[in-house]
Amino acid sequence: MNYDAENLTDFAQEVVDRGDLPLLGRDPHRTYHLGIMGGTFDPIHNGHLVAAEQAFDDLDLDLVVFMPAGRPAFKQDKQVSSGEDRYAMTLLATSDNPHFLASRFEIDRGGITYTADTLQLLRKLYPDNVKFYFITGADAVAEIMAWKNAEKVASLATLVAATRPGYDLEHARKTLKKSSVSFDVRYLTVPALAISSSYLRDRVSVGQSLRYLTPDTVTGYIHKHKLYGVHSSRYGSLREE
Ligand code: DND
Repeated sequence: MNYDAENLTDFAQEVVDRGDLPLLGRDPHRTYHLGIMGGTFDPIHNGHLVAAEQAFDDLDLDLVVFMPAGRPAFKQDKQVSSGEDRYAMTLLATSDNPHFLASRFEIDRGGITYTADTLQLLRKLYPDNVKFYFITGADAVAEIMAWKNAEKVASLATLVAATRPGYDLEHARKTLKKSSVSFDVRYLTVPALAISSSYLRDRVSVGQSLRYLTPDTVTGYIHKHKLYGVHSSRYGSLREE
């Protein structure tokens, strides 16, 4: 597989033209390792960033692409911030790290964004010497058999399962062992960051600080765009009260 336009769907071609994804794989004599950090990122926080950085180091990845989900599969019954807001926060949080990128790949795709579809489209985009590493929390890995086309996910990417505080890795290991699908999984022990997006949203809604939980640029965006019921105008206001 190469970058021949005939191999790409119209959507994927547009993505390449826009420069939304890194052009990896040009040297046929080497293997490239592309990390994909998928998430709802509502909002993105330091737990996500630390897990991705640890994956980058431990697995010798070339880059990590953060991919906010357009319409997340498991959150259809929940209220989720707009894709544009979640993408903007992801862009702000990753912009100072030279090996992190934020991508609109899932945001701009219509319909529910299933990981198997994303990986399949990426496989069409990249030559075979680019290997995919889908970075996810160990808790998500334990649920992976409930994902759409889990066997396709298994065939297209190595799973990188990052521990979350209080999470027993044995549970994820046992669940995957019992399944009929064979996953290539790398387990990562990341520094214990007991942070979650819902914890951040709850803090914002009662006027508590997000300092050291997410980059200050993300906090600024939350305040300026009045997300999560923010009721302080410490960061200025774009609109009249
Ligand atoms: P979340 O909604 O859990 O994202 O989605 C994670 C990924 O799984 C997304 O790419 C989804 O599209 C995909 N997914 C989920 C369900 C079904 C399907 C696909 C399907 O195709 O059928 P969050 O924003 O909540 O979190 C992002 C990642 O970061 C997660 O893997 C989460 O476990 C992890 N994480 C932490 N890791 C380490 N320390 C912390 C963390 N907090 C969240 N403190």
